[in-house]
Amino acid sequence: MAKPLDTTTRYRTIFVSDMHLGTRGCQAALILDFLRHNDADTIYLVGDIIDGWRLRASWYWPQAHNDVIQKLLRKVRHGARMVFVPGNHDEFARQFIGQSFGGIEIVRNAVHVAADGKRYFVLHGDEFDVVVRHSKWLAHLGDWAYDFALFINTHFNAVRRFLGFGYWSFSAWAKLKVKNAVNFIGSFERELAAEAKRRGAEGVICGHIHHPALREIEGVTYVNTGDFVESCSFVVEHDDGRLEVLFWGTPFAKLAPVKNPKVADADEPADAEVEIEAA
Ligand SMILES: [Mn+2]
Repeated sequence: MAKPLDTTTRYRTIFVSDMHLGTRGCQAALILDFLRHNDADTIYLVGDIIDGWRLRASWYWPQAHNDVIQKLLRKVRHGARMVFVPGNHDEFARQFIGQSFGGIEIVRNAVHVAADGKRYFVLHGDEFDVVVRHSKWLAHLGDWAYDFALFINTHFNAVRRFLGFGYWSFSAWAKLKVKNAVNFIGSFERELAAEAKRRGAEGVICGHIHHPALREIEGVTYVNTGDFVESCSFVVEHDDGRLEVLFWGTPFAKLAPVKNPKVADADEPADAEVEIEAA
């Protein structure tokens, strides 16, 4: 995973999503390092690159986040084709669909033809997230629910202790949430595979759920770029058309080596009970 510092790997295509620039959780330094050491003829930014939702709530834009944008624009100047598919967090960019900024094409979705002729439908994927689609306020709530739950956990238990009740376990609650999350991921994946089939594509490449994957679902190749906040994952297309999910370190890489903890095993059904952290 970790390359010697002075090497750059070139791919036919790079797909990357969910950088969430403009949030405190954003791994800008890691993204810069990733952009420095990886290049491609075509780069797809598969949504939620800039987090407009959080920026609207409170402005947070350090220099490193600017550097990421500059680095992307520089790649275009040096000849890369760059396609930006806005997601729900950067939906402000959807008003510019069909236009291009600094050579970055902004599109609603795309069809990527791989070197082996295989056609992939490329989209962010929030259109197929039932929570986001049917009630935006609920999605925004979900975004804050985790922070809020941690806050409640601390204060709620102080009150319980004062009243003589036992400790209410946050992790037990989170485990329950994980079971639901696993069901959610499974249905999201099936929906996207079905949509690719409807569009006459052999595969689909998306982001949004922060869960990197590369697997066959009912004859469709389902590919998820994951995210650059927790997984720090991305997808590459090699010169022969072969796709691969790769990881670029993690913020905790110094504590423990990470070996693709979240990539769904091809043999493992999506609804299997797996240990993942609550998103
Ligand atoms: Mn999203």
